Amino acid sequence: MNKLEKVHKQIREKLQKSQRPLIVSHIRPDGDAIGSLVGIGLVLRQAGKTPCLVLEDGLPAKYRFLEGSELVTKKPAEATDLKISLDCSDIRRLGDSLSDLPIHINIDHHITNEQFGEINLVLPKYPATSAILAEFLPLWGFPLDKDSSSALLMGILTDTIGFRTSNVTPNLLRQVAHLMESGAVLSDIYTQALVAQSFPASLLWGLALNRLVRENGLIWTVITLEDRKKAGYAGQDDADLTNVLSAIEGSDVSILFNEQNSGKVKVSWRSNEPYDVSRIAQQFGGGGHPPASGAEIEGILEEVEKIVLSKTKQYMEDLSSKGVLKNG
Ligand SMILES: [Mn+2]
Repeated sequence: MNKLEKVHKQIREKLQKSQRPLIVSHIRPDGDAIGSLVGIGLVLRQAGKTPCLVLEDGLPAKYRFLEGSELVTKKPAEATDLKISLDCSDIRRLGDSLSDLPIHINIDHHITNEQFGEINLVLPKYPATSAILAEFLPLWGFPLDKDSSSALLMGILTDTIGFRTSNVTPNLLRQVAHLMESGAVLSDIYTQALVAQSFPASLLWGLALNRLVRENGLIWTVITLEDRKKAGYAGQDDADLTNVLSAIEGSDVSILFNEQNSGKVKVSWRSNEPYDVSRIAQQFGGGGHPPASGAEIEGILEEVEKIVLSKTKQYMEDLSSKGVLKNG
């Protein structure tokens, strides 16, 4: 039995044995964190278990359409017998109340995953943690139904921005076909998770896009606390503006600075090949994937903006002077 087969066998045994698993994912949860969490939660319930699904930040309103999302709480139940982390590369990103060891099973697709679990299933080739679960839950003995398939499909759709990222493979699309055969309705989930925007989110986009800057192949803008108030936007997240920036022509690298209440700034990078923005994010204690990474940086907005822009420009110049770029 090779190492990966052993990992699968261990996960299968632990999942089968557990009665009250605690399943957690990262702060400021995205669609993949929520989709993978709800997806595995529903199949374990189907198998007669009582899973406890916890996000320290709770469930953002825009994901409430998902059947099973009502199971997500902000605090763990008293007694649980197995702790599973999903879609989280760094244990501290689970949040203060959830990042205590041991994590028995760590399932993730981030290349920067720190392997903090007793068992680690980290598969960076998969475009979403939900895609890992879609493939392996049935093989571990937990079949998917309509609602669990819908949750996992949502995770895949959001992490691939609607199948737009370069890591979308024929194999992934076959997996998606299976999810549809199990009852997931692609058109509905696509609209709810990726297209629909609330009115306050649209106002927030307007405020931030109004100060969009472009310098060579770098595009950036800022969401301030003041913007959030003006727009009436309740979340601390970016209302998906990061993905809007990455769609603008001529943006080899885009950055969104998102001012937080805590005296920190959440920075999100997106890039096209050959830029690997996870390298920049790691310099600031963050992480992610080559085309999409983030970091949370302590400091006032203007200072964070200055240093991040300088490091990012430096990285882009270094790459171009190495002759890596076709036209560089
Ligand atoms: Mn993910």
